[in-house]
Amino acid sequence: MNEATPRKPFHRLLLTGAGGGLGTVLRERIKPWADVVRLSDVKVIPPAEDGEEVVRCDLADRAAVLALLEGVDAVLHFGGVSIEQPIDDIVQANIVGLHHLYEAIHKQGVKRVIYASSSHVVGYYPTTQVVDAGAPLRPDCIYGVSKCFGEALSRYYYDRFGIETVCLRIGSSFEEPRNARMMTTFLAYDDLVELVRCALFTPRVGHTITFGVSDNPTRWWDNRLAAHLGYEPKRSSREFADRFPPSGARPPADDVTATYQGGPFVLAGPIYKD
Ligand code: 15L
Repeated sequence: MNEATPRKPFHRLLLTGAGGGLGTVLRERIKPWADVVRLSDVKVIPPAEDGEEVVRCDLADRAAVLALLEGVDAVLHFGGVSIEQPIDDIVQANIVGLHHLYEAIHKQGVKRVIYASSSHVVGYYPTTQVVDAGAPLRPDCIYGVSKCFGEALSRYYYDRFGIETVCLRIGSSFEEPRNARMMTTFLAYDDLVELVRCALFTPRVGHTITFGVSDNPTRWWDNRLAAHLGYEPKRSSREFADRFPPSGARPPADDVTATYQGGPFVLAGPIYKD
């Protein structure tokens, strides 16, 4: 095929964190969007199939990241640390590594990034409050703080260089909710893919922040500020209502994992190696 005439909407998409939970889901579903999907991860992942390239890459390796971005049209950044971990690991992957990524994005002329942020940037809001993308950040752990950095860094690259980013404040994206909290935070895989599709294909997004959540019966997040993405979730934690029915019982007043939206993450950090 002639390199200059792509058959699909994008010639080459880069998916980082391709071996992770959500990376694996996206790897299966995004092929129709690009002639070539470049898959990267710090660890070994299953070999490239038709229409794929696999590049093993540590985001902390600046030169490797610059090469990783060569020939890429848009980035789905799902790499880095995705839970509370020792601070040094978070800093290398989510701070230094993310800066390498945006530097390479700029140098290689990439125009759009879909950034896997997290609801943990606002996890210290109480579960009685509904927040939107304009609410001041209230991270619930160091991992959440690093995601705040990602939102700020991507904003800077938009204001400075016009690189568009959609920050997805992902709730809990699994096959199904795993606990009562996830009845509110659940993002079904089908809705994750639809949200990424909206973020990638909406003509102009500037710097947009949106919450990645399905159409669940209880809500902590208001997505009206990202209405231009046209994301309409089709799935709901209602499908799993029998797993975690509302008991009516109030948690003890001193149970902070029930008081705050971040749940157990509020007690998870900081973690030190020594
Ligand atoms: C996250 O940000 C994590 O990446 C994910 O593993 C889940 O634990 C999720 O938050 C959650 O809040 O359930």
